[in-house]
Amino acid sequence: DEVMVAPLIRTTISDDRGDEPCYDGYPASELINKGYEIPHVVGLLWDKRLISKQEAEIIKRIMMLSADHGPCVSGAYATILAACAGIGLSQSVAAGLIMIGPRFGGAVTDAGRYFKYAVDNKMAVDEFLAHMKKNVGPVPGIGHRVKSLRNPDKRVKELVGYVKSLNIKTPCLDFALEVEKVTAAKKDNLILNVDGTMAAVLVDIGFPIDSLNGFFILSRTIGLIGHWVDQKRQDSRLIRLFDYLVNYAAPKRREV
Ligand code: Q5B
Repeated sequence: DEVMVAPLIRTTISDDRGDEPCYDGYPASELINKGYEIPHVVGLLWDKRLISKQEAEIIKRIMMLSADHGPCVSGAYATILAACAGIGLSQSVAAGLIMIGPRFGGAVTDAGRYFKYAVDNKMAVDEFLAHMKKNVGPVPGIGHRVKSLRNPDKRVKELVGYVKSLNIKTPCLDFALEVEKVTAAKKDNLILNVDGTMAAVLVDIGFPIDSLNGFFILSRTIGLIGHWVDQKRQDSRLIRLFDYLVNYAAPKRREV
């Protein structure tokens, strides 16, 4: 007798029950043989749509520009620290990924959310900044520890220049650039950063807000894996901070 069992989970993106996986219905073999690329797979699995060639090119550029930003940023540093402690690849990469949050790399979703909110509600920049100050805090997508008007972020310029050259409608990006004009005039490191730029562009090409941090996570995973392999290749030693890098502010040793 057949037994009816209520399904445990429901999926709407992929199916592996045939001889190969289908991404939102498209067989993987057809995608690879018909010239589709990684951004198309992202489009199918994250937004259930076969994106255009132009959208795929934008995503490819976002991924290439954000794949790594050297060893000093929170994510790479955490992965390197773990690698040097002898931790395996997946855990070391996870350690780096865990650093991606509201200050480092994980501001993409919220940047997209608030820029879109401002555009949808036809807010003026000053009104938006006042709203953020009162209700949210630092504007996600704005500000950088080392990049500034005097030391611009070439990744941002490159992405903005490319997207602008396409002559597509970019209301979120346009708004984000207007925000930057005001914030950077107040303090020169309050520029539109790489998270904010990706966010605005991705909202403009229709990606769902909840998927946006995924673009940084996916791209930066390439770099984190690179840092782990790099440390292994060099047979790096355990890292222990030198005392002179610590401000010991605890009370001096005393008698009980
Ligand atoms: N202030 C990024 O800040 C950072 C403000 C602001 C209004 C803001 C800060 C921030 C929003 C989150 C964000 C993504 C923490 C950054 C990335 C990838 C990366 C990383 C890499 C890569 C840097 C000093 C004063 C304070 C603040 C005010 C700062 N940001 N006001 N809106 N957004 N941004 N993150 O320099 O009056 O002195 O109290 O949180 O978008 O992660 O390369 O490193 O590829 O790996 O540490 O590029 O901007 O300055 O936080 O001490 O603030 O500026 O209120 O004002 P800092 P803070 P006051 S891209």
